[in-house]
Amino acid sequence: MRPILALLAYALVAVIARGAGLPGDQIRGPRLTDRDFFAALDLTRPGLEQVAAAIAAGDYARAKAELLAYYRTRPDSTGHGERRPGPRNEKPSLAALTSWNGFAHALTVDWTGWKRFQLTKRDFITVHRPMGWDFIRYVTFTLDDPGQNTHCDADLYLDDLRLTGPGGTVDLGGFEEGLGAWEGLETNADRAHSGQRSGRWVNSPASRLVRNAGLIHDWTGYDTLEFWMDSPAATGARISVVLDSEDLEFPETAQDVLDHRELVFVKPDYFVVVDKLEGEGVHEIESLFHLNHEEAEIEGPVARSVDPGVSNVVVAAAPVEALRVRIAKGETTPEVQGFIPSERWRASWRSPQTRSPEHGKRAVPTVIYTLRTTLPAKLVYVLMPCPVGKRLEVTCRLLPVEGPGTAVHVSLPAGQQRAVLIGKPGQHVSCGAMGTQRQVAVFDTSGPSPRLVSEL
Ligand SMILES: [Ca+2]
Repeated sequence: MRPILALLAYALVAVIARGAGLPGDQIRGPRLTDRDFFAALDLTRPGLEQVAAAIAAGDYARAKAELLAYYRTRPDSTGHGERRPGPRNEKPSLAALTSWNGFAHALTVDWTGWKRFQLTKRDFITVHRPMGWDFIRYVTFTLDDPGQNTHCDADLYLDDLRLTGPGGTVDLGGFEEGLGAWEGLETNADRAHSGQRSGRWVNSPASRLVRNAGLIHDWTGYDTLEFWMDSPAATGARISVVLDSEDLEFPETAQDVLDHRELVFVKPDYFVVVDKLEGEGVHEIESLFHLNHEEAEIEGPVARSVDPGVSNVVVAAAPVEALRVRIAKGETTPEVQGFIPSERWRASWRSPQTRSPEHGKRAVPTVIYTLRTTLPAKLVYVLMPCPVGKRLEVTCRLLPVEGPGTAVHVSLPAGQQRAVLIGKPGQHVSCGAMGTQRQVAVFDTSGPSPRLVSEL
């Protein structure tokens, strides 16, 4: 049997080789032709438009390339071991026009020479859920379906882009002084609608995208986007003018965090600050305490001002795993941090001759607590003033509670121990043997059993 099978296999190879090698020959044998292969696909599926277009044009080489591109970039991939470039969660490119939010207007290059466009907001369709006209991140010109537009490999030219409306006129590009914030264009002096230069969109099918992210973001005061576009031929190319209105700078998750701060003054000594952060997922929490002093230092989760000859303050955070603390003073990069307003300005004890700076603000030590954690989370601090010449040792920690509310253990100077229970009137808060239905209850826990000191 084996020799016969080998012979059959050999014959098959020969037929295929002959069929493929001689164009025009009748192709025989069990061979899947390009035509059969593409006929087996449902080319009406979304995303396969380029493939279908290539086949309609009889260009199977391009159809294969488009199909490969489709498999590499399709947003609805379900995996199954396939490898795709780039991170999975990256923002879909403009090629996948299914998941961005904004406004769009389509135009067809059916003219030659310069043509003026005056697109009002009503000329744009709303795509998904844009932030709104008060937040336009960028404007793009994109060529749709480059596969169907390969015949229009001519350059396009843009000039005199502007926004007009009750808010006045904003110049978005005349290209006399250069490109400004435009990407995907190059300045040229061959053609210009006004002045000497325009922005050339070189070989639009190849580059596909022209973008300006440096424009004014609030378009509420304007109602018309004006521009001139020059095309050397009426190519029939379809172009989308896209106004992206998606808030990427401020992720959706950050909008859903609520901070409830409770501030309890336990007379006559100290304050208890409770930050309850509500939300979902992992967030980076930052708590700042601006100290009206010159110098401060850190010891574990405790920060304190250390100015001589004046009263000072100590900030003690309840320790939490991964809680970081640092002191910023007069920082200007990466962001302005560690200043208090001008009316609080005064010369430092270190340099009493210093005059108030131009900006009037005074650099002060600012205690910054940072914690990356899963919400909900609770952070607790004790603030305590220290009389002149005294260095007071204070720490605190969270105690477990039953039901809603907060219990904080505070270790005061001279070995005094306190437990502060914080809740809502009429709602029971309990922590071990301690409990209260009032808003605040303070227990002395220095002895063998807790003793109620005061209730509010
Ligand atoms: Ca110009």
